[in-house]
Amino acid sequence: MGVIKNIQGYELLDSRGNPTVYVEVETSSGAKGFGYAPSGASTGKREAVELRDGGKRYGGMGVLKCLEALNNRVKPALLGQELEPALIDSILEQVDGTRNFSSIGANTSTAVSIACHRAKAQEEGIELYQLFLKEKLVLPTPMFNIINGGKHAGNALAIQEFMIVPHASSFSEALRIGVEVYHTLKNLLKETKGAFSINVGDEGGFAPPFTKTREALDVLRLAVKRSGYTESEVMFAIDCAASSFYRNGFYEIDQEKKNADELLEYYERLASEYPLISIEDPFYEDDWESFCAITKALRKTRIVGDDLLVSDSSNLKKASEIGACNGVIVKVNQVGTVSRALNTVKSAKNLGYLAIISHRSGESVDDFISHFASGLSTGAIKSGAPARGERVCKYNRLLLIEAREKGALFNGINSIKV
Ligand code: 2PG
Ligand code: MG
Repeated sequence: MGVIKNIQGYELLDSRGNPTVYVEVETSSGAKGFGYAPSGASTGKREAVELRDGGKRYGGMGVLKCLEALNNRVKPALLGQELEPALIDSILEQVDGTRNFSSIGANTSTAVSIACHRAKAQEEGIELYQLFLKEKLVLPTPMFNIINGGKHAGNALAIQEFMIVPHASSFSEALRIGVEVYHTLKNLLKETKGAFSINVGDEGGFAPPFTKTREALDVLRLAVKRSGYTESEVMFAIDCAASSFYRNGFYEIDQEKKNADELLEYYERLASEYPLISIEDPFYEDDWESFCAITKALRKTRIVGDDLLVSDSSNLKKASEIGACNGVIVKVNQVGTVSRALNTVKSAKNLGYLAIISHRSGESVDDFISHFASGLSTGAIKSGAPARGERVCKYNRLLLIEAREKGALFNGINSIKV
């Protein structure tokens, strides 16, 4: 087995044109791996810390401090170490010395951790997803974010993501349906709202000048129908990212102010009017009580915690003890290492929570999440619209895994149904 011979970091750009950390690692046996750190816009306040330079350069978004930490602290600790990903992740924790990677930056640790997992797979002569594979492979059900709002778009939609979840017997079929509905929606928006409405947001979904949640859900409904599908073949999911429209005790949505009880009633109405299979972050990130209330009230809709749980297994444990949510978003950079994210997926499985592996709104061509979601058979993945290179590379990787793994299972909407 090889030991780590070299680690090199670079400041590259992400999909929003902000600097990001990119890391390459090489072992004495010649294995190589790379990893990019993604970056969120609607970040949870309990997430691991993303280190930025501040100052004038790149509007403060530079990552030279990360590279400095990589060269002066991480590299000396890792050179000569065995390429054992769990060991490397624990060394990253030790070198950092804080609970949330605020010293070397979770963007540094994430890129190193992903790069080492890739190199490990190469050293073993296997595909990256096979590194995580313990049981029969189930390809993840894709959740396509085709209308963008909130912090990801320049419109007045409070809700951040309007997703479609196709039912199909294979991943490639689900992808095809997603693409068809995406293009139908584009035509529909252009016809009814004009050419400006087909501009896209950060995750490749359209960002029409809507102000009300129902406008978005209604046009999705029309797009599904016009594409020739029924509402049990293509269901909807939303990520409210409600922390971003919560101000002074009220939620500012649809040009109204609602308190938590009124918002819960509103979600109940939406769930009865539309085929809403999943709701992510319906309340702001400290309102555990309302998360419990909605999980109890909406028995047929999956309630997913993202900013609430920040991919952290101890938050997940708390959620299960009090009855908050039945799904969790898992993003490696919210916790800073692949091992921690892996631990969260395992806890989710043990506690009966659906783990949805997710991209960030600031992305790169790194397709790590596709390997992670399929190798671990988590059941679901969010990678934005089926458009724009940094989103599509994840879906394309899943197509290639499907082609390679002939007997792979796919459960479509059943993976997400409560
Ligand atoms: C989310 C993510 C990804 P961001 O809230 O789920 O869709 O957005 O990366 O901006 O936190
Ligand atoms: Mg979210």
